[in-house]
Amino acid sequence: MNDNSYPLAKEQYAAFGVDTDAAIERALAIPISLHCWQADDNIGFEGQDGVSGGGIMATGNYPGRARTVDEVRQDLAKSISLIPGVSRVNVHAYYAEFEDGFVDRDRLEPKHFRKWMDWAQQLGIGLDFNPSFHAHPKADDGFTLSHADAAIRNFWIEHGKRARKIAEAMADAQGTPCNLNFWVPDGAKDLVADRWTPRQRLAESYDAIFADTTIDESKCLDFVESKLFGIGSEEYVVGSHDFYTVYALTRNKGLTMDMGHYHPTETIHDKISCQLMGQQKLLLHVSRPIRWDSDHVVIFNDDLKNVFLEIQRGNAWDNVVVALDFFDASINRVGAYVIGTRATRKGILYALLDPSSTLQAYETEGRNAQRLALMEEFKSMPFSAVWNRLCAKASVPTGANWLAEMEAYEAGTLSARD
Ligand code: RNT
Ligand code: ZN
Repeated sequence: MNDNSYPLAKEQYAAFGVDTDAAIERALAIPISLHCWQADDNIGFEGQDGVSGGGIMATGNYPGRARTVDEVRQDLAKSISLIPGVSRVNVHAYYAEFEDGFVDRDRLEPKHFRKWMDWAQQLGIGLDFNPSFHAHPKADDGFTLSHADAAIRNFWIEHGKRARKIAEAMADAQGTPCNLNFWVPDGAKDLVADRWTPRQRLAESYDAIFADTTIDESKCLDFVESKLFGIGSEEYVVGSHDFYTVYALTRNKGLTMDMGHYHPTETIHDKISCQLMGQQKLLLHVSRPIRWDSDHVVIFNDDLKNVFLEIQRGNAWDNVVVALDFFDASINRVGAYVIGTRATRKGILYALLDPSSTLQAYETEGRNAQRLALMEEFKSMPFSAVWNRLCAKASVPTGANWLAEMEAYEAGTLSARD
């Protein structure tokens, strides 16, 4: 592609003190962790057909869903080839692979993820990991780590402990830390008479999981994810935002904020500067709620831009991990990955092109019309020229040129799946 427009764009940004070359370099280096669960509509491959639960659901029946873990990896590799910058892959425990039959979650070991590790190494990417507390018969009545039955709680505690060992093994294999995200679906559909005891039990179960001091916490980076509600847990969620804010802060764990886990019109960007006053690290689950936690494919919208602008304006890139969490079964799933991840990378680039220091200087000087004017002006700067240069630098298709590759992959590979 002819990118004559880049030098002009570069000049325009430079006039405001923004170095586009530096922004491109930096934007390419920030890892984005692709969730493995978009490829198969969040079903997993434990061979326990029809087990759902957990209050999350992909809707749609577009052909081409990955039918095996190999197909998940194939789709991820294809997607990654069309996405600029450093990608990682975020694996859930229910994407384990067994040589001699089903192994339940309280017995999982690093060897059940060996193929993922080998594959990641071949691709030159890092892996992140998640214990899976949903889509399992022992999660069917809506409680796991906060369950009233100690036997069920202990089963899940053991799963959590094993997940940390697996994350540590991944870190060893890849030479970079593995981000480990804990999310439990625990909650109730309707009014509960006791909101206290399940929270007490949830905290105790986590404490039991994290009490394993053999885990090297420079390799396994623990995060805990909050939620407002789920399908079937509309009234009460044990692990609410407040629960985890306090838990993460008092236990020195990272806090995961999913963009879809708040009230319908509540956005997360304004929370970042507050949480990072105390939290060690934030893990973002970049997602797009529509009316509820619908996990739509991420697009380059204001919510996304505002999140990254906040990080940029607070110079907090080192305290934030970027991971994706969406699942749409109604469109080509490789397309979903590429749209959502490219949008996220665009959000990062957009923020890195922000004239933050000028805006902040205006603010200090009380020149607030200038501040607002510049914020407005930057919305119509020649961003696409810089984005296309970033794609060209990363040797991936610019603009919408990746669509031809998606279509070829659909015709050659996805269409052969039923
Ligand atoms: C659910 C959480 C959680 C899951 C994944 C599959 O509401 O967002 O992150 O989407 O762990
Ligand atoms: Zn999430």
